[in-house]
Amino acid sequence: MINNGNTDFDPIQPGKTMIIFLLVAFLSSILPAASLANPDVYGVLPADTRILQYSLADFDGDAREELAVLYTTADETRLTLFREDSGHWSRWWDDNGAINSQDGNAPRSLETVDTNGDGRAEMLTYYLTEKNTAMAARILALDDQDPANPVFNVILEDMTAPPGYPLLGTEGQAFSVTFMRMASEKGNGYRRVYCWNGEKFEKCKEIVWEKP
Ligand SMILES: [Ca+2]
Ligand SMILES: [Ca+2]
Repeated sequence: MINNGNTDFDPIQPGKTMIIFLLVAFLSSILPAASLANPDVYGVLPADTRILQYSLADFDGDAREELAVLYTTADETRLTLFREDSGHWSRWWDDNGAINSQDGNAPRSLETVDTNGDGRAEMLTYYLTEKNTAMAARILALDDQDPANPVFNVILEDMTAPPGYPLLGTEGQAFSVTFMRMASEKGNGYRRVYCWNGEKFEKCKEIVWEKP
């Protein structure tokens, strides 16, 4: 409202303040995603792309973040990695339709974390499996020895039941990933720990939980 010099200037009422606050909070919550969804990304993905998830992380250890995009197109779920090139996102790697689990399930979600402490992020893709009673997690590490043709190699895969995320942490001095399966009438359960030995994740502890 314009203050025309009179003393009847209308201060913003508390109700209006709350509405403005909620509006700003709402815009703040959606703007980061909107700024990622720029023409560089949509311009190279299929026209019917529906974005499931974005994640920013430094996969090659050059201190600049790359952008991983998990999306659906037609009946497929796909994963594409972009890297920054002269102020634009440029497609760097694509799963080429090979991101599904061995039993053909599409990934439900994506996480990007440095699981082994080497300063380079890995991709973690998650899959519901065993008729949705378990969740498989796959850890993929970038091999960019040929920077023009990067590949992601599976460095660990296991599952947690009921569906849950693996625990990322340390076991002694080693970076570790822990999977758990609850015991049931069908069989024993476990707490299974994989440790990074400098080259690969290998099973370093398994505690069996006897079935009831
Ligand atoms: Ca990088
Ligand atoms: Ca790493």
